[in-house]
Amino acid sequence: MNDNGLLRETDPKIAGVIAAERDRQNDTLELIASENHVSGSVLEALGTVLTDKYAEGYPRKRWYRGCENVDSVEQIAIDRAKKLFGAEHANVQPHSGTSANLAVYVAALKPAQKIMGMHLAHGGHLSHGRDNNISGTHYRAVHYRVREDTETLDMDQVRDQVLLERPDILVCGASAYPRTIDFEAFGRIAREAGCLLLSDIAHIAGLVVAGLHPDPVPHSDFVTTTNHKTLRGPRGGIILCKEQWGGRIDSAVFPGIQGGPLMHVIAAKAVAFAEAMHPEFKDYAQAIIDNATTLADELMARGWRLVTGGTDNHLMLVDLRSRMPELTGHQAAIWLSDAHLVTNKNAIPFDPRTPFESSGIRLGTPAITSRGLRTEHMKVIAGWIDEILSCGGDEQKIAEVRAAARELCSRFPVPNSSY
Ligand code: DSN
Repeated sequence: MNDNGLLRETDPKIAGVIAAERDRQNDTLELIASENHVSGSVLEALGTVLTDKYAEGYPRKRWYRGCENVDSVEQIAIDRAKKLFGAEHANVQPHSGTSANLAVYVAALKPAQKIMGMHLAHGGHLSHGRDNNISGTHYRAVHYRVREDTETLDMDQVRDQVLLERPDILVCGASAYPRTIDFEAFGRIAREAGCLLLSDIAHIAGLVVAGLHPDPVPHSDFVTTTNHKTLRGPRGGIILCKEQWGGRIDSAVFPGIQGGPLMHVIAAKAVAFAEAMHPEFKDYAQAIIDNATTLADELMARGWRLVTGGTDNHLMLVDLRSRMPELTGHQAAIWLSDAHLVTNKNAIPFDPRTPFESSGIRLGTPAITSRGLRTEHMKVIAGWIDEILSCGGDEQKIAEVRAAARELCSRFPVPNSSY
């Protein structure tokens, strides 16, 4: 909600930290591929009295009285999610993408059945069977990988691996993969192997609903996504599935793995779904891709190798060894954030370094596109990234780029900067 001064009076410590974070976001270019800036309307829905209401269960099937208004909110969110994604059934209660994936496993599998997902080190996600996540400790997890020569998924190789492993559920989708995912091929492979298919579109959901990435819904038994990446909604997840799975998915979310839903977040999800149905959202999603393509081209023109040689979507992975063999992703991300270019270190496929050090950085354009930056700005930002990565930590250079980045930020405030 709008700052009306109450929190500053009652809890100045927390109010001060929130204000500092608002200023940090305004004053830095957010290049983390999984982050975005929500609209003022989404933010307003989050800060409402809906947070006070317990609503275990589902619309018109609650354990508590007084749910008539939150029933309306959740039903609107469900209806909008189904319409936006063209899905038969939607559950809008998962607190995160990882919770959404876990609910699918709980609904579809018995403990110790087999999950097969993309290897984390090749772009997959913790919740796709990593051995330190419940998906890898309560289920038997195996992984497919990208090809070493192209760093892309070769669907013939994936098919061979799936037919060899015969998982109970095949998981596709990624958190660090810059290329188009062939959901149709994954669907064909899952049917041939006699297993279920979960498509996790957390990163690319905004591109999918804009029609700028192939649609997983017709090919998948389950589709999960977070709401807060390219979709530009509040933090949290949703599950989409065929009607036949609806009851089991709902029971897996509640009472299976969660308690009361976060009704203020569900209201904000509904607001974001309506925003994503607006024709302007397609222009936004196209601008994300145009920006990513330009940023990638400009970096490659300066001699930086990108994993797979470019990008089809909103993100790219820079292989730092291509120009600075000694530079780790860990160090590069620190210098860049000192220059107000915020990124994350990222392993690249077949990375000889530890994940903590890593040889790459991941860059994404959803958030900088939300604040209105376009391809002409990507050329400038690529130059700054190049200067920082090449400067060996030179403080003068970092200060120069920081001043220039701050000046650009001041001309393009984040959409919700008055909150
Ligand atoms: N942490 C998210 C990301 O950065 O891609 C995935 O959950």
